[in-house]
Amino acid sequence: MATRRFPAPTDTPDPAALDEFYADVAEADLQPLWMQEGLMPRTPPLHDVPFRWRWKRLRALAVRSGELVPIDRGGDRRVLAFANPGGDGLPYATSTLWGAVQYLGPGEVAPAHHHTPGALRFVLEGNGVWTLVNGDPVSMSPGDLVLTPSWCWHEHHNPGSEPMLWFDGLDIPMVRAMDAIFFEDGPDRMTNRAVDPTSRSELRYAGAPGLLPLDAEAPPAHSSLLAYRRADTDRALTRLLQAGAERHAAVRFADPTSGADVMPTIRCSMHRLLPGARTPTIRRTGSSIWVTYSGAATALIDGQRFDLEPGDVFAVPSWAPFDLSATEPTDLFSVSDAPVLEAMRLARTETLPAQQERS
Ligand code: 1HN
Repeated sequence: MATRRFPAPTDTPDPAALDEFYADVAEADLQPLWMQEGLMPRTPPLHDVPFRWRWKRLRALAVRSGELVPIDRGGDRRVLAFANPGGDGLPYATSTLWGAVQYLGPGEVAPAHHHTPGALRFVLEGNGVWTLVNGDPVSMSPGDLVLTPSWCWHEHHNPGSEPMLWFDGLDIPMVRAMDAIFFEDGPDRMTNRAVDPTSRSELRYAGAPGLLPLDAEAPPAHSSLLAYRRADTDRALTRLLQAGAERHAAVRFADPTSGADVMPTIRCSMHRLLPGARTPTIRRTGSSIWVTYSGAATALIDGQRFDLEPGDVFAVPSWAPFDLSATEPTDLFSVSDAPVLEAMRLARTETLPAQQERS
């Protein structure tokens, strides 16, 4: 935090005593409020920067990591984290969210562990991988959202012949800010059991829309359903457009037993824009990471223009004016910290006049 000189040496009867006072205050591990600038900005300053990571480059580097870096205990995961250039060199996509691309090669297993930060995967490429979440084998295919919530054991298996690449979203910066990170290794067994294509969580909680098992457990701290399939997301978006949504449809991934967000810290949503769509320019408190799944679109963030191709990822900082437009049918996946801002009564949204691209 910036400090200033106050009062000016000319405005104080005894400048030497003032200097001595400040030295003593610092020595006592104290800081005067009146010396701090920027503690209470009128509106949230842009801290992270609007930023885009291009899939072509991401993919090439992830493939190289697969050739050069084994997954062993210690690293556990072959993950390239999105480091926002505004974020003081930290491996965080935004001030509250971790985003990354993960690569799991054919025949590889990423060993079991659990941690208090909650995690999710949005699959971009490959087939045949499955993740064991608290003993429930969950298969993974492109466009699927798979959850590994806080403190759930998880390990990833790729018994197939092609690599898989996926987007990882985690709440690490938030859990870190509260000094609540715990981590434990799981057992080192390399199970390679055959996987049922349908996890137990889906058998119980995705049988049919609106129908829950009569003995559904009380809602846990995260969604009872651990996998949201591309075909279901696609159908939900198609139907919203049929129901009259105009060129932009969006769904929120919810716990079927409660309607709550998938995790206490993270909201996931999927957006579909049809050609010619432009969303209103809005800004909101809290940040988000977006993954382009298909199509071609443009994000305008605080006047900066980012053209998007499939696989491109971008970060939207808190309170940055943001809108999307599309020239082709486009699907975008998004993670945000909205549940936390809402729980803390800090959520604010403002609709602005359509922003212009800054040259
Ligand atoms: C982790 O456990 C996974 O399980 C992915 O796939 C990304 C980033 C930081 C810390 C743990 C995973 C992670 C991670």
